Amino acid sequence: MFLCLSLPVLFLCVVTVSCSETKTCDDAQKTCSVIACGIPVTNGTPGRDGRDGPKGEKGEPGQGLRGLQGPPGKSGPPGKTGDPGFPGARGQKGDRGDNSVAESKLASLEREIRSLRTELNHIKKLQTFSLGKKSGKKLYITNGEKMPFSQAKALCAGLQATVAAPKNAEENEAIRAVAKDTAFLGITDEATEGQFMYVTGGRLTYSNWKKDEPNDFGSGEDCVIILKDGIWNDISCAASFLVVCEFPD
Ligand code: FUC
Ligand code: CA
Ligand code: CA
Repeated sequence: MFLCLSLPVLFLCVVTVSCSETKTCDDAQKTCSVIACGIPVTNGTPGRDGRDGPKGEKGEPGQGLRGLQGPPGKSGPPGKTGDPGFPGARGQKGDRGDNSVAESKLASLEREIRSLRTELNHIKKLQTFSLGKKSGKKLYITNGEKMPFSQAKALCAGLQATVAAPKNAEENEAIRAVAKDTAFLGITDEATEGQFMYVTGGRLTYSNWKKDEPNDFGSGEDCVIILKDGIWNDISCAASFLVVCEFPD
């Protein structure tokens, strides 16, 4: 906006001329945007802005470009579980498994067995020594209890042993020395009267009967005892005596 101030008058006159050299000032007033005519007047300061006008009517929808698509909405709730699918085809046979764990466990067990065997050997040597057992000889043991023959057999069987039965003078002496008192021997004639057998089977191959024995005295005597001096007598199996058990070599 050009104001008609004294300084720009010259400029405005140039504008007047530039509008049209042939036009009068009145003509120029009709056609030029800003014209200064006559004596220049000093304008006042501009007034304050007027109050806002009333709100205009809503405009027609714009013709601008469509906005970008917004982000996807939140996921909905999960649906119901569907029916199970059909079984798949059988897979190929797998590789051989890794045996390293089993192998190391086996090696560990083998070491433990070797260690236990060594310990057992040591214990056997101590037991042999403490019981006075000689190498290549049978081991005889008594618990000092008196009992009927049926119980005597059961006691030895429970120890993987049998009731002692001497097969020679040396064994007879060993049993006598262990018993120190009257004890049953593993010999009977229960099957056939008068025919003494080892409880382990077979007929006697050695005996050490007292004079006039066996006599199957009274209502019958089918068991055998070794007396304190090592000689034998046949006696009732229901009577109670010590028992000596015999362990193999
Ligand atoms: C002898 C023995 C019997 C019994 C009896 C008391 O006749 O032969 O076994 O000991 O004595
Ligand atoms: Ca008899
Ligand atoms: Ca007798």
